[in-house]
Amino acid sequence: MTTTIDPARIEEENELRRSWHEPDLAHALDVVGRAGVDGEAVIAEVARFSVAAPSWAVGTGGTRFGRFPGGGEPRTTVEKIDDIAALNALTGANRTVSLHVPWDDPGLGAGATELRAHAASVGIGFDAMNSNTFQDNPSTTRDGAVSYKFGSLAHTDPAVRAAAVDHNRYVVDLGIELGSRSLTVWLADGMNHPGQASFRGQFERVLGGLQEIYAHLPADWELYTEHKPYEPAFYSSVNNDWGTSLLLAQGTGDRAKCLVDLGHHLPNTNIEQVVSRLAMVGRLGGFHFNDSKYGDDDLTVGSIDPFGLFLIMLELLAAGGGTMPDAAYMIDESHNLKDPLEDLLQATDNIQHALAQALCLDRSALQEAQSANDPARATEVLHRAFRTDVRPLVAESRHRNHAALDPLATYRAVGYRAATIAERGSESLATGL
Ligand code: LRH
Ligand code: MN
Repeated sequence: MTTTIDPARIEEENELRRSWHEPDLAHALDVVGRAGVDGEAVIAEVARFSVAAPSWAVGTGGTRFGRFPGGGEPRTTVEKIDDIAALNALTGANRTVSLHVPWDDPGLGAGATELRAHAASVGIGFDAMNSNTFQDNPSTTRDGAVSYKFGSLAHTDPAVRAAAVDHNRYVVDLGIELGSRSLTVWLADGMNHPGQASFRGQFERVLGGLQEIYAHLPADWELYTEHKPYEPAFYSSVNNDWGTSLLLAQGTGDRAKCLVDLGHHLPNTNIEQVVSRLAMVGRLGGFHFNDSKYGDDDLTVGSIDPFGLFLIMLELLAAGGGTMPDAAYMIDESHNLKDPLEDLLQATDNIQHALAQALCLDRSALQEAQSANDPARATEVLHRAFRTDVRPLVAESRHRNHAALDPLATYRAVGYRAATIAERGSESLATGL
């Protein structure tokens, strides 16, 4: 039995809020209109936008110090997709799932066909596939014949590298059967100790491996390289920053691009500038949205630095000529304290708000201030957009997608978690990180 959210229940909850939503919306449209912004265009662009939900984040994550799961969490990939369908019913903006193999592996043939059919039946498509050569799993290590302890594509042993390339080819084959069109390769490969390996040697081996994987891609697929400065390698990571990621993508092929995980930057890195650079050279492939205060904390996107997220959205709209450029937008978070679905609801809401605020920017006024070297005026223009109350516009964009005006309150009102606890039990299995 699939636990779902009845659209009629969502409409009932929206009805309860219509009496104040409509005047709020009229006021918001008036306010942005007086600032020269087409509020209807903002609503339409937010309604068009969708961000993939990660299959590994619909369960409780945890840290090495502990994991405190809530009940009713998904036990299978099918149940993860059911939860993402529930999420999408409430937001209208999580229309795809990003799978992580082998945490999710229906198998080629009938398994993949069944999973694709189930996902389609609940309105969910498949976004970028994620491979995993950062853990030793029997299905990725030729039943333990090799180990990724000292790396995978960067490993000095050709047998280990071959196994890693094979795993990635398998993930592509699975993705083809599921209707995905891209592969994200994040590598834990690196060093913990100075002198442990050759920087150049590791880089060249990884590049060679990516080229082999790329050769296996269908012509309409893209490959994303995901950089990260440290963890689990604590002296150096092979793909440590956007520069290295760009070199790897350019060396791999035209359809190889860079994926920017917001948490994969050293403190005070200007991430919006990284986005601008990668977009400028046509190598901005995708995003893993999250937020962090210190390291790769995988917290709710926009929860620590909403202005930073707004600035990133401005660079994306600049790259897209006023609308969001085609890219693989995904959330990549790990939930330790909140109900995973409530966290994903808030994450999607924060992204929608940052996008709506960025769409309220008076682009020509900013260009004028920039040409006039008038930083104070430029700041005023930015803050006017960032301080615009876009909540009614975002709520309306969801409403136009037949989703919830207030997703979190509606999620609680319809009792989805109680229903999954009744169906799945209060215990929950670790289903990923
Ligand atoms: C690595 C990462 C990567 C995923 C993993 C779940 O930190 O961001 O994108 O494979 O998290
Ligand atoms: Mn990531």
